[in-house]
Amino acid sequence: MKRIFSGVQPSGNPTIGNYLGAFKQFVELQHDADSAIYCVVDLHAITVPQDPAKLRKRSREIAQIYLACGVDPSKASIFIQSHVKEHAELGWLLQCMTYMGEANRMTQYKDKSEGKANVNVGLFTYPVLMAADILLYDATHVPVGDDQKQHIELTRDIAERFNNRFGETFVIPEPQIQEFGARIMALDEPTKKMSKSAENEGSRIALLEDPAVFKKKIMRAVTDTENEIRFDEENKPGVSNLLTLYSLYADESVESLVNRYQGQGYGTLKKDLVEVMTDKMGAIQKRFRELDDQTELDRILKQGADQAREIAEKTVNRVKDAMGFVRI
Ligand code: AQP
Repeated sequence: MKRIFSGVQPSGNPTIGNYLGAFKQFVELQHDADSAIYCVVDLHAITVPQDPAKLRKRSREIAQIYLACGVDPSKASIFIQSHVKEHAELGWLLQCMTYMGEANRMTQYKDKSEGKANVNVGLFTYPVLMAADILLYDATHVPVGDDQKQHIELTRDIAERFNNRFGETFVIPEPQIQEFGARIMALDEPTKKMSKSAENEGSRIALLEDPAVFKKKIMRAVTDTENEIRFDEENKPGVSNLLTLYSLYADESVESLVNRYQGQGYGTLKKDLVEVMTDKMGAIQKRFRELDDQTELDRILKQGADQAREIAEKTVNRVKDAMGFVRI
């Protein structure tokens, strides 16, 4: 049985990186799998400070974006993580199965805590809660961007350790990472990944952003002084990032784009890229506006949480039985 699980944090406005690395895959995979479960991981979002009103608004918005991108609630369950309390419960049980050294090696923790005076414990244990999210549903495949690969490896290690110690309990999940487009880079610093919570707004393009706003960002995107259109991620990260975006949005190979733009300046490439993106993003934005019915959205979220809870309760009982907890 192929079961997909993935989630997105309501920690900012989702970017085109989140779309190309995650949402887009979610839609394709829901047709391909026996079941698919997509979560709005609000418990993860509070590992960094969140404004309560914004968190509430964004949690619903992420669900609405799932739908606008094409996730079909008759094929996939969509729900909010905090609505299924088993995530927190299994998270704790798995914390007691994870070594400090393992958690310490997580590069996302290092990046997000770097230079910060007060980092909360939740940011450190975040990958263990993510392991719980995945293992609760016996997920076989987890579609994510490249930045989450290390967390999936940790999930597999924890699950294998648990199975070895307590007997077969968890399904060992596989990361599902695209070969191309799994790491969209920041526009201002193309050696870093684009992030929805990065400080500089100019570094990212929000999925729901107005074309006039993202046009300026693309036109200002950092490139290099060569003025030669060539795909070379190491030496020309800015131009390579623009070519990646163009290729994914226009569904045209990088090779064909490089040939087509030979001898032309970066300005032309950028201008044409804006056009292609305006078209594709416009369709999602239109759909997002059409779906703005909060009662219907809440119905879908409740249905999704009920479906998720049914599986999650069984898993937690199985885990607690294996570990030796009393059941009455
Ligand atoms: N730049 C990216 N390129 C491709 N995929 C990406 N993803 C994130 N950034 C890129 C993928 O999007 C999914 C949702 O991510 P998340 O919300 O769980 O958190 P994240 O990975 O930490 O993404 P952000 O945008 O950087 O959020 P913040 O700023 O809150 O930390 C994941 O599958 C991720 O791989």
